[in-house]
Amino acid sequence: MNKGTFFCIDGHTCGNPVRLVTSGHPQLEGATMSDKRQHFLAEFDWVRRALMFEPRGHDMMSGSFLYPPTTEDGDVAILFIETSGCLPMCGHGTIGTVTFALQQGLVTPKEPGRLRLDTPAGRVDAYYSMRDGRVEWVKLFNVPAFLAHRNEVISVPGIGELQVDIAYGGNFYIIVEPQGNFKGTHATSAAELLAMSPKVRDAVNAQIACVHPLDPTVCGASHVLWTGDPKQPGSSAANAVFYGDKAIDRSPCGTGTSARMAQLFAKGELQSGEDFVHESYIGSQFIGRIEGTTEIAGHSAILPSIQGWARITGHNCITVDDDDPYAFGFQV
Ligand code: PYC
Repeated sequence: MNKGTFFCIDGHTCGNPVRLVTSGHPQLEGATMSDKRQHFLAEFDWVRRALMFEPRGHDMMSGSFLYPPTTEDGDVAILFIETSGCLPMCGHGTIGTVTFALQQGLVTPKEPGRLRLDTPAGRVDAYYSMRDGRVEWVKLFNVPAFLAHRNEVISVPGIGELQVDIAYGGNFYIIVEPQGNFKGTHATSAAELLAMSPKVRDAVNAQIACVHPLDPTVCGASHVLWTGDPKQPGSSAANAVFYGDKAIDRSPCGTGTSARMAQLFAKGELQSGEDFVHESYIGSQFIGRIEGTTEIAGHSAILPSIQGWARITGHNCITVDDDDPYAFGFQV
């Protein structure tokens, strides 16, 4: 029996996949995108697993659905799906979703050049440049980002002691800088990063509580951001961001870049108004910037922006039929 047919626009943002699902949306209840995210997770997670996991997706797969806005002045709302779950916010996902939706005429901005987005993490404003029907770049003004825990020393089985910071940029990031038990991203193979990351994440979540002060459904350190020296001209820093069970972000990671800027700002290493060009594991770049500062429930926070680009690679009509033993995906 056919469980669903999903038309998708497939593409990537600076190398990391974005699958924008344009039909087959589940009807979601709730006044906010955070409420709708909870409804999706409770009742429709099979859609995410079918579209993100093998054989229809892969370890890095990431995507989104568009919904009507949940605020009066919003243009459109986004629900993010990924191999790891439903992220409260996703930067590369937003840049791809905005690019594909504008190029395919799926959204009409109230104000040309700007889309007001309702996301589970809150309001994100996306500015863009469009020429000859193509979006050249998207600059998103992300939710406030802050350093939640600084200089925490954790003991990780098989690795030893690591000093980490934990910062929020739309998701909670464990930030690991080079030190005795970690030599930096370019001196560590992808296989080693993939083996070390889940251990670090488990150790942090066993010892340190990460809960967003304004939305307790946003909780847990989900991503590990390993840092290192950049290789590309113009880059301020490089990273390798681990997510899900086996993914290293091919883009510089928008929410990770926001978290990293919040960490550097809190430590006096990046100033408001300064550009921060962040380089991904494959060498692609986002331009980050601290646009201002604010306060979130007693935490001093930054207002980050992230600029990047995306391309469409094709159109895909995905069917999920329960006579297929792998209809709802698998992970190895
Ligand atoms: O760009 O925010 C991001 C992101 C999160 C997970 C993968 N990419």
